[in-house]
Amino acid sequence: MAEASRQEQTAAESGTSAFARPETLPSAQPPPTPEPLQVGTPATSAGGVPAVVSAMKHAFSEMGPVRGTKTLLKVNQTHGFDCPGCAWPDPKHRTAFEFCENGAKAVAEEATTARVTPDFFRQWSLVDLAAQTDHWLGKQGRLTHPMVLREGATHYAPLSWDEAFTLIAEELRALGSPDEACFYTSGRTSNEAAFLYQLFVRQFGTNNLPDCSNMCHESSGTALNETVGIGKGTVTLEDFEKAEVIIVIGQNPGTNHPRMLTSLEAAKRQGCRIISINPLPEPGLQRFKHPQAVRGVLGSGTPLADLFLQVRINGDVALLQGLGKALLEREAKQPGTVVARGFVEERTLGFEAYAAHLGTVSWEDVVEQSGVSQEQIETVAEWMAGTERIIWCWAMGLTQHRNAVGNIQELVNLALLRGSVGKPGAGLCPVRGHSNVQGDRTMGIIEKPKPAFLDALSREFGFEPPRHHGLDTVATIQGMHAGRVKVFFAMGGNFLSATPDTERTAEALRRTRLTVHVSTKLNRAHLVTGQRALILPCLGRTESDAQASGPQFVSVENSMGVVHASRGALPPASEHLLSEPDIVARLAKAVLGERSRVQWTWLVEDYDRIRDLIAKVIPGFEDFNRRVRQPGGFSLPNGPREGRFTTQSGKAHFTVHTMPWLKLEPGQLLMMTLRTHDQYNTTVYGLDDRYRGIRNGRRVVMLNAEDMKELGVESGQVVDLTSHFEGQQRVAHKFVVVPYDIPRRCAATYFPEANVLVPLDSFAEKSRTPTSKSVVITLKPAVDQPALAASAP
Ligand SMILES: Nc1nc2c(c(=O)[nH]1)N[C@H]1C(S)=C(S)[C@@H](COP(=O)(O)OP(=O)(O)OC[C@H]3O[C@@H](n4cnc5c(=O)[nH]c(N)nc54)[C@H](O)[C@@H]3O)O[C@H]1N2
Ligand SMILES: Nc1nc2c(c(=O)[nH]1)N[C@H]1C(S)=C(S)[C@@H](COP(=O)(O)OP(=O)(O)OC[C@H]3O[C@@H](n4cnc5c(=O)[nH]c(N)nc54)[C@H](O)[C@@H]3O)O[C@H]1N2
Ligand SMILES: [Mo]
Repeated sequence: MAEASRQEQTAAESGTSAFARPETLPSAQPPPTPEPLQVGTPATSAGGVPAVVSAMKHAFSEMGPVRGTKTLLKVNQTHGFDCPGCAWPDPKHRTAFEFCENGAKAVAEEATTARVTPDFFRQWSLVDLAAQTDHWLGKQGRLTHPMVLREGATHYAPLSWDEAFTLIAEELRALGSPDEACFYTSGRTSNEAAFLYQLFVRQFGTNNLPDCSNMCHESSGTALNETVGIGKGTVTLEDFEKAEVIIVIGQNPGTNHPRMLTSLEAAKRQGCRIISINPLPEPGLQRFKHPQAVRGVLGSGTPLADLFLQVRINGDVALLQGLGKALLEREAKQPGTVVARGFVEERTLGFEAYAAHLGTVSWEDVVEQSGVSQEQIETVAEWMAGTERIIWCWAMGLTQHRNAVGNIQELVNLALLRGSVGKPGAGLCPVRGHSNVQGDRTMGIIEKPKPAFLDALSREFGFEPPRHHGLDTVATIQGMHAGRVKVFFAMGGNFLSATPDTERTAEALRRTRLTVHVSTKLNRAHLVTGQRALILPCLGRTESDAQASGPQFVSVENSMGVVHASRGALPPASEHLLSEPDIVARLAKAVLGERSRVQWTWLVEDYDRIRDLIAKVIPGFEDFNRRVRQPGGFSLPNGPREGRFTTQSGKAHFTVHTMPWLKLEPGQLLMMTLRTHDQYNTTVYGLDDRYRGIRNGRRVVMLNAEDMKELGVESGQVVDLTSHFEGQQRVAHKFVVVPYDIPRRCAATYFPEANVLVPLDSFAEKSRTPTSKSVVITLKPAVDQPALAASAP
């Protein structure tokens, strides 16, 4: 649309005197923050008093002391709400404080008393909002009203819920095919909302259900499905009490799953050995001071990791093959002592090929490609050979590489070799991120549904669901970019900033006819829009949800397959909010009308009715309404945990992978994108990364001091980063160099500031997860060097 008419229309529509401004698009990237960055020494332990102080600071500044304390006391209690922080399970014996520092921040972020009202949107144009930092956007508070951005407008304006649903129905009905719409889900959506949402989308006629999993643990799901027959972990929390070796690889629990440290500490006190495999010596894994125990407050804390293997970024296949090799060499010396023969022969396939392949792998290659010494690898092998009670924990450090599925399958190989699956104190533990990401998948939020699931939907609801696979996250962006996808709907999340290739994704979103976000908080995805856009504000976890039959609760599934209730208690942030199930029901009625025989309104009047349907469609949910009311909930069936591999062959599979070979040109580095201690994905709580000793800034690139010398850059210098992929280049401006204990030729930056460098077409084989931890970059000094004084460490 021509620029002049855009502005005229806006001023008329919004009733404001929107002054004529040069037409610029709202920025897809946050502005450089006004550092000065402060760099100090990284912490030597996690938790302790600073964690309590930080939790209280965030809770009180967002909620005030009374509301803050009351709300935190309800986190993860049997009659309270599930912490929106992470998917780590709750222990059987809960304390009054069953939350952690970062859980408290997540709760405070949602339960804040600040509000984003129609008046706020009248004052702020999209361009002006987009010029603010993500931290600032989040701090403005909870969304209170449904808002619309009409075609050509510069500001959002309020509209009624009915108008909003009519508008979406109009756009969806105008499509040439249902496959021209995509329906994204982030992982906080409850089971009840997710089940209704996928049902609506499939009745509408598409499997285009991309989700945050596509960028997260998709590689784990793919790897585990192929090898053990279930896309989930096999351990329970009780297994942590019995384990003798726990390996934490590619995960930073001190920041991202702090309550896991309590389990590690307990295991450690029983004599368990803990091994950390990570390019960074993450303080959370070195030493832990339990913030809610006297010993944690007064003492020097419990040392956690017995051994730290400082692997090179994406050196894990090499390392794990080295470990397999070391185990087989021990077996050759003392036959029958290392390979779990009975288990391998009766319960697995493919061992011979795996062992033969390791025979061709040389120690030189293992050491060179992993960056870890043979001696250290042999120590781990020795410890592993001494027990079968071994647990493998991992997260994004393994899942976001081109060979991510291979990474995980290599650790499965080792677990099988030792017979460490489906036994007490042993197993596979992908540590999930979003608090209900696993439940959403169980409810059918997936672009590649299994035929049995579709058959069950068809039987129960009397319609023929689409059978062809839908688009995942990467394909959704590609589809929007190519003009094939015209409507984008998001149930939560921040699609613009969480996805790779920020500028390309922004272009893709701008080419659509309509973007819709069901959200609790303002974020950048609301600002980079299709021709029209909607923000639909919803209730959060912490809030009470009243429907026609009275107060409701929802359910979630944690990282270990336990389904339990979550009940909010705070009054809703605004009287105009709807619950997610209600939004889906109203949307379905508006879009499908007579086409759907589902009694949408009736279902939402009482969520027990939704759960009765889930019980009929999804195996493992029999008698759902009774069992979800048991304290602590119930566990879903898990074949491998119970000693049955649920692959087609009924056996677990060893797999063979070629060692990826890192090729870097002179001057190039391999970069990973990480979370700081002060963010939840794209939500920035604050500007500090306390454990890593980096404060008051996020545009940071951590480098090895030797590499800095070679590249001729200095501590505190401001550089531009260029990523290189298949001849394409992408640039991110103004990152401050911080020397850090990181392997040679490796670099680390923060997500989402560095997402602009992650190429859309660079994703993992099979799982199609963007390679956010394997980005090839070069650096050059920034053209104008702003006065950003970074204090030397
Ligand atoms: N407070 C807080 N909690 C969260 C989140 C949050 O943002 N904030 N996010 C949630 C979500 S959705 C998720 S998925 C999880 C994420 O939890 P994590 O996976 O712990 O998060 P990341 O910051 O991505 O950290 C990845 C870790 O892997 C290491 N790593 C990177 N590359 C490699 C590699 O090639 N090999 C190995 N061995 N290690 C590597 C990094 O050094 C880092 O320690 O946390 C969840 N919990
Ligand atoms: N470079 C890089 N990119 C990454 C990653 C990485 O490690 N590196 N990690 C990836 C991973 S693991 C993940 S999981 C994705 C995360 O991707 P997303 O899940 O899309 O992103 P979030 O930042 O978690 O979404 C935050 C927004 O969710 C909304 N929200 C919060 N609570 C609720 C709720 O209860 N209901 C609704 N409807 N909305 C709510 C708020 O508006 C908030 O602004 O990012 C991925 N992107
Ligand atoms: Mo995630």
